[in-house]
Amino acid sequence: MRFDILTIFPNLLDSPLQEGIIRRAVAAGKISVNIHDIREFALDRHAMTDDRPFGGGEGMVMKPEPIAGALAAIAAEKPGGRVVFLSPQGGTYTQETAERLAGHQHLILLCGRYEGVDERIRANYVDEEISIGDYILTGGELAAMVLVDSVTRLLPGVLGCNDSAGNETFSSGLLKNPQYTRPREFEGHPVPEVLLSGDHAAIAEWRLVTAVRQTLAKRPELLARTVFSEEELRLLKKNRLLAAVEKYRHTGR
Ligand code: 9D3
Repeated sequence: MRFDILTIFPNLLDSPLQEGIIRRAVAAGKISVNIHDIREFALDRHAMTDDRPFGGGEGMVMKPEPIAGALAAIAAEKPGGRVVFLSPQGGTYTQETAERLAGHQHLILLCGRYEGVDERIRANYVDEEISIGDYILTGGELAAMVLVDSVTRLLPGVLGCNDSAGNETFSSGLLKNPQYTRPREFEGHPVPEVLLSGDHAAIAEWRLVTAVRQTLAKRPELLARTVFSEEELRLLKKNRLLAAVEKYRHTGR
């Protein structure tokens, strides 16, 4: 997978790509990330990338020519990349979006700043507009990093089998059960006895029950999409959780 990222703050993107799983994915050739400074494609001698909005009003708008120039330079190297504009006006990013984008070979991420980009860029060059959630950032750069991170970990061979896909919060539709490691007692609080018992069936039951309790307490709306097996439903009933879960099964989203 190739990522090209267009930004007026290229330095903002350096360090997140140089650590951990993303760094290893780059080193292993699973992904390449090319950062492009939009300012280098500015036409005027002051290298202006923004200007005042026609019609008046607050703030500044990103000029179209430098962005079109950067996109043309990328297309000359490799045509046909999917252009994603990170913007508060986009559809909300979810795990489903990440899975769909992971099916592309070449993503071009345009990071907005100021009040947005000139509409002629959005209308004629952008394939898809994405927001990462309902809160206000100062620009699209951190959103682009969220996208690179979440898409990269889905690519074949990027994760070890240990923490690989499947049985994750947003795949199974449940929050994860609580986790404990050594010491067996910490600040007077012991690890639940069942986890030390070696009884694998009892441990599996505890994990399901605590996961469902956490989901009911923190993210009950996730239960609307959770698929339980017959055995899981039996365990929920045994632990008197079925009624609480059923309440969310066919309501909300
Ligand atoms: C105060 C300015 N706002 C007036 C309604 C508009 C505005 C413009 C630009 C708000 C934020 C931004 C910068 N944000 C992004 O470029 C952005 C973003 C976000 O703010 N939230 C969630 N996802 C994204 S993706 C890009």
